[in-house]
Amino acid sequence: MKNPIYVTKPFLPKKKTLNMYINEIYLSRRLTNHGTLVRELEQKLKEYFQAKNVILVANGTLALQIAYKSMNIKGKAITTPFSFVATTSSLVWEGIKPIFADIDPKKLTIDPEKIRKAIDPTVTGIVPVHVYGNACDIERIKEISDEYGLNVVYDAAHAFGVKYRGKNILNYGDASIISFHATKLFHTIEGGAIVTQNDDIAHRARLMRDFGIADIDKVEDIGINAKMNEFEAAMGLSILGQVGKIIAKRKAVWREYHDLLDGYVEFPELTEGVEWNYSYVPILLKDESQLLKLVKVLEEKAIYPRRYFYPSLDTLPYITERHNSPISRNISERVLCLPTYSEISTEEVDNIARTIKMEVRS
Ligand code: T4K
Repeated sequence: MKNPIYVTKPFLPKKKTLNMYINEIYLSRRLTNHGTLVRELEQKLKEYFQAKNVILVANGTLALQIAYKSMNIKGKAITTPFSFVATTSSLVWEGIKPIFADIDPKKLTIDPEKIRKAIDPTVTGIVPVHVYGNACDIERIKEISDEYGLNVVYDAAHAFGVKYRGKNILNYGDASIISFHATKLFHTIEGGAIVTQNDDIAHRARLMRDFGIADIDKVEDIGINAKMNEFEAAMGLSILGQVGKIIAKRKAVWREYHDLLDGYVEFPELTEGVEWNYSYVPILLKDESQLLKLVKVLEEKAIYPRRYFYPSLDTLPYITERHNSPISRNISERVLCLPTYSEISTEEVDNIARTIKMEVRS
Protein backbone atom coordinates (compact mmCIF):
# COMPACT_ATOMS: atom_id res chain seq x y z
CA MET A 1 0.00 0.00 0.00
CA LYS A 2 1.07 3.55 -0.74
CA ASN A 3 2.26 5.80 2.08
CA PRO A 4 -0.89 7.18 3.66
CA ILE A 5 -1.48 10.93 3.45
CA TYR A 6 -3.16 12.24 6.59
CA VAL A 7 -4.80 15.60 7.08
CA THR A 8 -1.59 16.72 8.72
CA LYS A 9 1.86 15.57 9.77
CA PRO A 10 3.43 17.20 12.83
CA PHE A 11 6.44 19.39 12.08
CA LEU A 12 9.63 18.02 13.63
CA PRO A 13 12.66 20.27 14.13
CA LYS A 14 16.23 19.17 13.41
CA LYS A 15 17.35 16.64 16.04
CA LYS A 16 20.50 18.70 16.59
CA THR A 17 18.47 21.77 17.60
CA LEU A 18 16.16 19.82 19.86
CA ASN A 19 19.09 17.99 21.46
CA MET A 20 20.69 21.27 22.44
CA TYR A 21 17.66 21.97 24.65
CA ILE A 22 17.34 18.37 25.83
CA ASN A 23 20.99 18.48 26.94
CA GLU A 24 20.15 21.51 29.08
CA ILE A 25 17.34 19.53 30.72
CA TYR A 26 19.75 16.64 31.46
CA LEU A 27 22.22 19.03 33.03
CA SER A 28 19.74 20.95 35.16
CA ARG A 29 17.41 18.03 36.04
CA ARG A 30 14.63 20.59 35.95
CA LEU A 31 11.80 18.71 34.25
CA THR A 32 8.75 20.77 35.08
CA ASN A 33 7.26 23.44 37.41
CA HIS A 34 8.22 26.65 35.60
CA GLY A 35 11.72 25.63 34.51
CA THR A 36 14.08 27.75 32.45
CA LEU A 37 12.82 26.51 29.09
CA VAL A 38 9.15 27.16 29.84
CA ARG A 39 10.06 30.66 30.99
CA GLU A 40 12.23 31.22 27.91
CA LEU A 41 9.44 30.09 25.59
CA GLU A 42 6.92 32.25 27.44
CA GLN A 43 9.17 35.29 26.95
CA LYS A 44 9.79 34.54 23.27
CA LEU A 45 6.07 34.07 22.60
CA LYS A 46 5.29 37.31 24.40
CA GLU A 47 7.58 39.04 21.92
CA TYR A 48 6.20 37.10 18.96
CA PHE A 49 2.57 37.85 19.88
CA GLN A 50 3.48 41.38 21.06
CA ALA A 51 1.30 40.60 24.05
CA LYS A 52 1.40 41.84 27.62
CA ASN A 53 0.83 38.43 29.22
CA VAL A 54 1.35 34.91 27.88
CA ILE A 55 0.60 32.05 30.27
CA LEU A 56 1.76 28.69 28.97
CA VAL A 57 -0.35 25.69 29.91
CA ALA A 58 -0.56 21.96 29.24
CA ASN A 59 -3.09 22.19 26.37
CA GLY A 60 -5.63 24.45 24.69
CA THR A 61 -8.60 22.90 26.49
CA LEU A 62 -7.19 23.75 29.92
CA ALA A 63 -6.39 27.21 28.58
CA LEU A 64 -10.10 27.68 27.85
CA GLN A 65 -11.17 26.33 31.23
CA ILE A 66 -8.74 28.54 33.11
CA ALA A 67 -9.67 31.58 31.02
CA TYR A 68 -13.37 31.16 31.91
CA LYS A 69 -12.59 30.74 35.60
CA SER A 70 -10.11 33.59 35.76
CA MET A 71 -12.81 36.05 34.68
CA ASN A 72 -15.72 34.40 36.51
CA ILE A 73 -17.72 33.34 33.50
CA LYS A 74 -20.63 31.32 34.86
CA GLY A 75 -24.31 30.68 34.16
CA LYS A 76 -24.48 30.81 30.38
CA ALA A 77 -21.99 31.71 27.66
CA ILE A 78 -22.75 32.33 24.00
CA THR A 79 -20.57 30.36 21.62
CA THR A 80 -20.39 29.04 18.08
CA PRO A 81 -21.75 25.63 17.09
CA PHE A 82 -19.06 25.38 14.38
CA SER A 83 -15.78 24.41 16.04
CA PHE A 84 -13.82 21.51 17.49
CA VAL A 85 -15.68 19.85 20.36
CA ALA A 86 -13.32 21.34 23.01
CA THR A 87 -14.88 24.81 22.65
CA THR A 88 -18.21 23.50 23.91
CA SER A 89 -17.05 20.66 26.17
CA SER A 90 -14.78 23.02 28.14
CA LEU A 91 -17.80 25.19 28.95
CA VAL A 92 -19.96 22.25 30.00
CA TRP A 93 -17.05 20.83 32.04
CA GLU A 94 -16.89 24.14 33.93
CA GLY A 95 -20.65 24.02 34.61
CA ILE A 96 -21.37 26.81 32.11
CA LYS A 97 -24.31 26.33 29.79
CA PRO A 98 -23.41 26.93 26.13
CA ILE A 99 -25.92 28.93 24.11
CA PHE A 100 -25.28 28.61 20.40
CA ALA A 101 -25.38 31.55 18.02
CA ASP A 102 -25.29 30.45 14.39
CA ILE A 103 -22.49 31.32 11.96
CA ASP A 104 -21.94 33.43 8.89
CA PRO A 105 -22.39 31.07 5.89
CA LYS A 106 -19.35 32.42 4.02
CA LYS A 107 -16.79 33.16 6.75
CA LEU A 108 -17.97 30.37 9.07
CA THR A 109 -17.40 32.49 12.18
CA ILE A 110 -20.10 33.36 14.73
CA ASP A 111 -22.71 35.90 13.55
CA PRO A 112 -22.72 38.93 15.91
CA GLU A 113 -26.41 39.64 15.32
CA LYS A 114 -27.23 36.11 16.51
CA ILE A 115 -25.10 36.75 19.61
CA ARG A 116 -27.14 39.86 20.35
CA LYS A 117 -30.39 37.90 20.01
CA ALA A 118 -29.20 35.17 22.38
CA ILE A 119 -28.34 37.50 25.28
CA ASP A 120 -30.36 37.22 28.48
CA PRO A 121 -29.51 38.24 32.09
CA THR A 122 -27.87 34.88 32.87
CA VAL A 123 -25.33 35.19 30.07
CA THR A 124 -21.92 36.28 31.42
CA GLY A 125 -19.54 35.57 28.54
CA ILE A 126 -19.00 35.12 24.83
CA VAL A 127 -16.68 32.45 23.41
CA PRO A 128 -16.22 33.06 19.68
CA VAL A 129 -13.77 30.99 17.62
CA HIS A 130 -11.40 32.30 14.94
CA VAL A 131 -12.17 29.11 13.10
CA TYR A 132 -9.34 27.85 10.83
CA GLY A 133 -7.53 31.06 11.89
CA ASN A 134 -10.08 33.32 10.16
CA ALA A 135 -11.01 36.37 12.26
CA CYS A 136 -14.43 36.77 13.84
CA ASP A 137 -16.21 40.11 13.48
CA ILE A 138 -14.09 41.51 16.29
CA GLU A 139 -15.43 45.09 16.17
CA ARG A 140 -19.09 44.10 16.41
CA ILE A 141 -18.41 41.55 19.12
CA LYS A 142 -16.66 44.29 21.10
CA GLU A 143 -19.62 46.65 20.67
CA ILE A 144 -22.00 43.97 21.97
CA SER A 145 -19.79 42.87 24.87
CA ASP A 146 -19.28 46.50 25.94
CA GLU A 147 -23.00 47.22 25.72
CA TYR A 148 -23.96 44.22 27.90
CA GLY A 149 -20.86 44.04 30.11
CA LEU A 150 -19.89 40.55 28.94
CA ASN A 151 -16.45 38.96 29.01
CA VAL A 152 -15.02 37.70 25.73
CA VAL A 153 -12.68 34.71 25.48
CA TYR A 154 -11.54 34.15 21.91
CA ASP A 155 -10.82 30.54 21.09
CA ALA A 156 -7.87 31.19 18.77
CA ALA A 157 -6.65 27.57 18.83
CA HIS A 158 -5.97 27.70 15.06
CA ALA A 159 -4.63 31.23 14.85
CA PHE A 160 -0.88 31.05 15.43
CA GLY A 161 0.78 33.88 13.51
CA VAL A 162 -2.50 35.43 12.33
CA LYS A 163 -2.74 39.21 12.31
CA TYR A 164 -5.88 41.31 12.30
CA ARG A 165 -5.66 44.96 11.25
CA GLY A 166 -1.90 44.80 11.67
CA LYS A 167 -1.98 43.43 15.22
CA ASN A 168 -1.51 39.86 16.38
CA ILE A 169 -5.01 38.42 16.64
CA LEU A 170 -4.44 37.06 20.16
CA ASN A 171 -4.54 40.59 21.53
CA TYR A 172 -8.29 41.07 21.13
CA GLY A 173 -11.02 40.29 23.66
CA ASP A 174 -10.49 39.98 27.43
CA ALA A 175 -8.33 36.95 26.69
CA SER A 176 -7.54 34.62 23.82
CA ILE A 177 -6.44 31.04 24.03
CA ILE A 178 -4.30 29.11 21.61
CA SER A 179 -3.45 25.43 21.19
CA PHE A 180 0.06 24.11 20.63
CA HIS A 181 -1.08 20.54 19.95
CA ALA A 182 1.16 18.41 17.69
CA THR A 183 -1.26 18.90 14.78
CA LYS A 184 -0.94 22.70 14.88
CA LEU A 185 1.48 24.66 12.72
CA PHE A 186 3.46 25.68 15.79
CA HIS A 187 3.43 23.03 18.50
CA THR A 188 4.89 21.84 21.78
CA ILE A 189 3.58 18.24 21.35
CA GLU A 190 0.78 19.07 23.80
CA GLY A 191 0.40 22.62 25.01
CA GLY A 192 -1.42 25.89 24.86
CA ALA A 193 -1.53 29.41 26.20
CA ILE A 194 -3.76 32.11 27.57
CA VAL A 195 -2.94 35.52 26.16
CA THR A 196 -4.32 38.66 27.77
CA GLN A 197 -3.65 42.37 28.12
CA ASN A 198 -5.41 42.35 31.48
CA ASP A 199 -2.97 41.91 34.38
CA ASP A 200 -5.66 40.77 36.87
CA ILE A 201 -6.84 38.00 34.57
CA ALA A 202 -3.20 37.05 33.94
CA HIS A 203 -2.47 36.94 37.68
CA ARG A 204 -5.42 34.64 38.38
CA ALA A 205 -4.66 32.43 35.38
CA ARG A 206 -1.02 32.03 36.50
CA LEU A 207 -2.16 30.93 39.94
CA MET A 208 -4.84 28.63 38.58
CA ARG A 209 -2.48 26.68 36.32
CA ASP A 210 -0.44 25.74 39.41
CA PHE A 211 -3.00 24.61 42.01
CA GLY A 212 -3.59 28.24 43.08
CA ILE A 213 -0.18 28.26 44.77
CA ALA A 214 1.22 31.78 45.09
CA ASP A 215 4.39 30.91 46.97
CA ILE A 216 5.82 28.08 49.06
CA ASP A 217 3.23 27.38 51.76
CA LYS A 218 0.82 29.94 50.32
CA VAL A 219 -2.31 28.94 48.42
CA GLU A 220 -4.16 32.01 47.19
CA ASP A 221 -6.89 30.71 44.89
CA ILE A 222 -8.57 27.60 43.54
CA GLY A 223 -6.36 25.94 40.96
CA ILE A 224 -5.60 22.91 38.85
CA ASN A 225 -2.44 21.35 37.45
CA ALA A 226 -2.12 22.79 33.94
CA LYS A 227 1.64 23.29 33.74
CA MET A 228 3.66 22.80 30.58
CA ASN A 229 6.81 20.73 31.07
CA GLU A 230 10.40 21.35 29.97
CA PHE A 231 10.44 18.76 27.17
CA GLU A 232 7.37 20.36 25.64
CA ALA A 233 8.97 23.81 25.90
CA ALA A 234 12.14 22.39 24.27
CA MET A 235 10.06 21.31 21.27
CA GLY A 236 8.43 24.75 21.06
CA LEU A 237 11.76 26.59 21.27
CA SER A 238 13.18 24.37 18.51
CA ILE A 239 10.24 25.10 16.19
CA LEU A 240 9.60 28.80 16.83
CA GLY A 241 12.36 29.97 14.47
CA GLN A 242 10.86 27.85 11.67
CA VAL A 243 7.36 29.30 11.83
CA GLY A 244 7.91 31.73 8.92
CA LYS A 245 8.89 28.82 6.66
CA ILE A 246 6.04 26.63 7.92
CA ILE A 247 3.45 29.31 7.12
CA ALA A 248 5.00 30.04 3.71
CA LYS A 249 4.75 26.36 2.79
CA ARG A 250 1.13 26.14 3.93
CA LYS A 251 0.35 29.24 1.91
CA ALA A 252 1.86 27.63 -1.20
CA VAL A 253 -0.13 24.43 -0.57
CA TRP A 254 -3.39 26.39 -0.11
CA ARG A 255 -2.72 28.34 -3.32
CA GLU A 256 -2.09 25.15 -5.27
CA TYR A 257 -5.35 23.59 -4.05
CA HIS A 258 -7.18 26.86 -4.71
CA ASP A 259 -5.83 27.25 -8.25
CA LEU A 260 -6.74 23.68 -9.12
CA LEU A 261 -10.15 23.54 -7.43
CA ASP A 262 -11.59 27.03 -7.75
CA GLY A 263 -14.97 26.71 -9.47
CA TYR A 264 -15.30 23.02 -8.54
CA VAL A 265 -15.72 23.40 -4.78
CA GLU A 266 -16.34 26.39 -2.53
CA PHE A 267 -13.65 27.95 -0.33
CA PRO A 268 -14.69 29.87 2.82
CA GLU A 269 -14.21 33.64 2.62
CA LEU A 270 -11.54 35.41 4.62
CA THR A 271 -12.56 38.28 6.85
CA GLU A 272 -11.35 41.68 5.68
CA GLY A 273 -8.24 42.84 7.53
CA VAL A 274 -6.86 39.34 8.17
CA GLU A 275 -3.30 38.23 7.47
CA TRP A 276 -3.99 34.52 7.51
CA ASN A 277 -1.75 31.57 8.45
CA TYR A 278 -3.21 29.04 5.97
CA SER A 279 -3.29 26.50 8.78
CA TYR A 280 -6.14 24.47 7.31
CA VAL A 281 -7.51 23.89 3.80
CA PRO A 282 -11.28 23.70 4.27
CA ILE A 283 -13.44 23.11 1.19
CA LEU A 284 -17.23 22.98 0.93
CA LEU A 285 -18.86 20.27 -1.15
CA LYS A 286 -22.37 20.45 -2.62
CA ASP A 287 -23.91 18.26 0.10
CA GLU A 288 -23.11 15.45 2.53
CA SER A 289 -23.70 12.68 0.03
CA GLN A 290 -21.12 14.20 -2.36
CA LEU A 291 -18.72 14.57 0.59
CA LEU A 292 -19.12 10.96 1.71
CA LYS A 293 -18.57 9.65 -1.81
CA LEU A 294 -15.46 11.78 -2.15
CA VAL A 295 -14.07 10.65 1.21
CA LYS A 296 -14.51 7.02 0.14
CA VAL A 297 -12.68 7.57 -3.15
CA LEU A 298 -9.82 9.41 -1.43
CA GLU A 299 -9.54 6.77 1.29
CA GLU A 300 -9.21 4.09 -1.37
CA LYS A 301 -6.08 5.98 -2.43
CA ALA A 302 -4.88 6.13 1.21
CA ILE A 303 -5.65 9.86 1.44
CA TYR A 304 -7.32 10.85 4.70
CA PRO A 305 -8.86 14.33 4.78
CA ARG A 306 -10.88 15.19 7.91
CA ARG A 307 -14.37 16.38 8.61
CA TYR A 308 -13.23 19.39 10.62
CA PHE A 309 -15.73 20.30 12.00
CA TYR A 310 -18.46 17.69 12.26
CA PRO A 311 -20.91 17.37 13.94
CA SER A 312 -22.35 20.80 14.56
CA LEU A 313 -21.84 21.23 18.31
CA ASP A 314 -25.48 22.05 19.02
CA THR A 315 -26.22 18.37 18.25
CA LEU A 316 -23.82 16.90 20.85
CA PRO A 317 -25.48 14.24 23.02
CA TYR A 318 -24.94 16.21 26.24
CA ILE A 319 -26.55 19.36 24.86
CA THR A 320 -30.12 18.89 26.01
CA GLU A 321 -31.65 22.17 24.94
CA ARG A 322 -32.18 22.25 21.17
CA HIS A 323 -30.81 25.26 19.34
CA ASN A 324 -31.56 26.60 15.97
CA SER A 325 -28.24 26.53 14.08
CA PRO A 326 -29.23 25.54 10.54
CA ILE A 327 -26.22 27.20 8.90
CA SER A 328 -23.71 25.43 11.12
CA ARG A 329 -25.47 22.10 10.62
CA ASN A 330 -25.47 22.53 6.86
CA ILE A 331 -21.79 23.57 6.73
CA SER A 332 -20.71 20.76 9.07
CA GLU A 333 -22.31 18.21 6.77
CA ARG A 334 -20.35 19.33 3.72
CA VAL A 335 -17.01 20.72 4.92
CA LEU A 336 -13.78 18.79 4.48
CA CYS A 337 -10.22 19.75 5.42
CA LEU A 338 -7.58 18.67 2.93
CA PRO A 339 -4.08 17.50 3.82
CA THR A 340 -1.55 20.26 4.43
CA TYR A 341 1.86 20.13 6.10
CA SER A 342 5.48 21.00 5.49
CA GLU A 343 6.49 17.84 3.65
CA ILE A 344 3.52 17.40 1.35
CA SER A 345 4.70 17.54 -2.26
CA THR A 346 3.27 19.45 -5.23
CA GLU A 347 2.57 16.09 -6.89
CA GLU A 348 0.60 14.86 -3.89
CA VAL A 349 -1.50 18.05 -3.76
CA ASP A 350 -2.02 17.84 -7.50
CA ASN A 351 -3.14 14.21 -7.24
CA ILE A 352 -5.59 15.02 -4.40
CA ALA A 353 -7.02 17.99 -6.30
CA ARG A 354 -7.41 15.98 -9.52
CA THR A 355 -9.25 13.22 -7.66
CA ILE A 356 -11.61 15.80 -6.14
CA LYS A 357 -12.24 17.43 -9.51
CA MET A 358 -13.12 14.09 -11.12
CA GLU A 359 -15.44 13.19 -8.27
CA VAL A 360 -17.36 16.47 -8.11
CA ARG A 361 -17.75 16.55 -11.88
CA SER A 362 -19.32 13.10 -12.07
N1 T4K B 1 -10.41 24.82 20.43
C1 T4K B 1 -10.34 24.50 19.12
C2 T4K B 1 -11.07 25.35 18.14
C3 T4K B 1 -9.57 23.40 18.69
O1 T4K B 1 -9.52 23.08 17.40
C4 T4K B 1 -8.88 22.64 19.67
C5 T4K B 1 -8.09 21.48 19.27
C6 T4K B 1 -8.98 23.03 21.03
C7 T4K B 1 -9.77 24.12 21.37
C8 T4K B 1 -8.31 22.28 22.12
O2 T4K B 1 -6.89 22.37 22.07
P1 T4K B 1 -6.01 21.14 22.67
O3 T4K B 1 -6.55 20.81 24.07
O4 T4K B 1 -6.11 19.97 21.73
O5 T4K B 1 -4.62 21.72 22.74
C9 T4K B 1 -6.94 17.31 16.61
C10 T4K B 1 -6.17 17.85 17.80
O6 T4K B 1 -5.97 16.85 18.80
C11 T4K B 1 -6.78 19.05 18.45
O7 T4K B 1 -5.75 19.70 19.14
C12 T4K B 1 -7.35 20.02 17.44
N2 T4K B 1 -8.05 21.12 18.06
C13 T4K B 1 -8.29 19.30 16.49
C14 T4K B 1 -8.84 20.23 15.43
O8 T4K B 1 -7.58 18.28 15.83
P2 T4K B 1 -7.97 14.94 16.15
O9 T4K B 1 -8.70 14.02 17.05
O10 T4K B 1 -8.55 15.24 14.83
O11 T4K B 1 -6.44 14.49 15.95
P3 T4K B 1 -5.85 13.14 15.35
O12 T4K B 1 -5.09 12.45 16.41
O13 T4K B 1 -6.90 12.37 14.64
O14 T4K B 1 -4.80 13.71 14.30
C15 T4K B 1 -5.10 14.10 12.99
C16 T4K B 1 -4.08 13.47 12.03
O15 T4K B 1 -2.80 14.00 12.29
C17 T4K B 1 -3.94 11.97 12.18
O16 T4K B 1 -4.82 11.35 11.27
C18 T4K B 1 -2.50 11.69 11.82
C19 T4K B 1 -1.78 12.99 12.15
N3 T4K B 1 -1.01 12.90 13.40
C20 T4K B 1 -1.58 13.23 14.59
C21 T4K B 1 -0.85 13.16 15.76
C22 T4K B 1 -1.49 13.52 17.07
C23 T4K B 1 0.31 12.47 13.34
O17 T4K B 1 0.83 12.16 12.24
N4 T4K B 1 1.04 12.42 14.49
C24 T4K B 1 0.52 12.75 15.70
O18 T4K B 1 1.22 12.70 16.72
O19 T4K B 1 -7.81 16.30 16.99
